[in-house]
Amino acid sequence: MCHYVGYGFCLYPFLKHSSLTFHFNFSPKDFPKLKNDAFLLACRGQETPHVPVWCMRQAGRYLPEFRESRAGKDFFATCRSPSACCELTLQPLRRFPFDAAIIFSDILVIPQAMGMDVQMVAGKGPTFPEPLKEPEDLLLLQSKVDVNKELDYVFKAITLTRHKLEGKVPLIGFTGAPWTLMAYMIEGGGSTTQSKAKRWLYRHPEASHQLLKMLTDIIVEYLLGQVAAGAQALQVFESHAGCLGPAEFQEFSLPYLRDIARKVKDQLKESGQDVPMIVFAKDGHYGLEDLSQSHYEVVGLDWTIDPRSARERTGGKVSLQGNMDPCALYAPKERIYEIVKKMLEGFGTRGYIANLGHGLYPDMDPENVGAFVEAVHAHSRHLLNLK
Ligand code: 1CP
Repeated sequence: MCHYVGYGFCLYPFLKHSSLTFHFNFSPKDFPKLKNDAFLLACRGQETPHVPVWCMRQAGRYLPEFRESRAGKDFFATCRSPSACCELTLQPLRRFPFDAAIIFSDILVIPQAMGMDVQMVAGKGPTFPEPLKEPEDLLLLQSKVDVNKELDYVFKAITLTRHKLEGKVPLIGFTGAPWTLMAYMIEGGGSTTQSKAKRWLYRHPEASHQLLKMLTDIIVEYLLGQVAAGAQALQVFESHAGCLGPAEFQEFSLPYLRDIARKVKDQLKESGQDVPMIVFAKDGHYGLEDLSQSHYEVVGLDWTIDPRSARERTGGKVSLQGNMDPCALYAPKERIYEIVKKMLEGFGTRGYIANLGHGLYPDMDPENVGAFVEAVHAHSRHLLNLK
């Protein structure tokens, strides 16, 4: 018998939310049939008619329609509105033939669900007015979070968006990884050194593990809830891998990344489901071999790794995703085509999802994003036709 997922699929928690069925008149069960499965096939290393492509932060400020929709609205209030999240998720797909959508949300909804105040401050980014300072502060956190209650708005956004996508492309759900979330919760916002958070690793290793474990348990429930709501793939963002050294990564990041994938997959298996998972550990080259053996189907790469060496180091065990330098989008279109061509030739066309090595920046020209997508499709079709 199924346990959590049984709850998700046998008993249908979403039908309990009568507001969902009432407002949207949708049930998570009867989703439109998927028309373009290139992304899902590539996650599993299967043949595709072209190399699938999407961009991290494809729903973002570089789009004038995004800026217009978000104008004057609080960021996290937007995250809490399923219809706003749905609209922002769909915007880039109306412009570009991306092969996947990623739900508009943020990794910091988890610390909020644990009781922390997080605000998005204009010109500064996410800010925690009261970050964690000492291990005693862990007592102030909600350790057993009722994910279905606290993050219900994300699940509703996913269900609504999956319907509104009309099967055009698959929908990706996501989460921040434990170390990255821990770093925000201690730093209180963005940081280049993560020195306050790293201080915990060296000075309070036990409390650090306690917090990482707490986050891991919530993340597992959160990802399972996203799948129950309609997510067709899951990405785990370890955005702050780069400030850890290999030893700290082995101790404070990798075991939790592995635990998340194993637990999510075990639970899904019980209900006969299998959803591909992507791990993106930014600047974590030192961990590439380990990441390729961590139960994820796909390893995401930043632009500092050469495609051929990434293939060699991961030994064909996983599909790869990435990794054009986002700043290459400032180049003229012809140059973007040349860069994409090299990237595709380095990665090969099988078991590969084209993406940037990190998110799009707000000052990027949407036309060049279109040129990137088109170059991936055109050149990969050319390479596949040569076979
Ligand atoms: O209104 C705005 O434009 C604010 C900018 C913005 C956006 C568009 C933030 C603030 N978050 C988001 C959405 C978001 N965040 C998505 C949406 C889907 C998509 O990609 O289209 C996703 C996947 C995220 C994930 C996220 N949030 C990450 C992991 C990816 C990464 O960038 O490494 C991280 C680190 C965050 C925290 C965050 N949220 C926002 C900002 C500016 C930041 C980074 C802050 C910092 O560390 O300096």
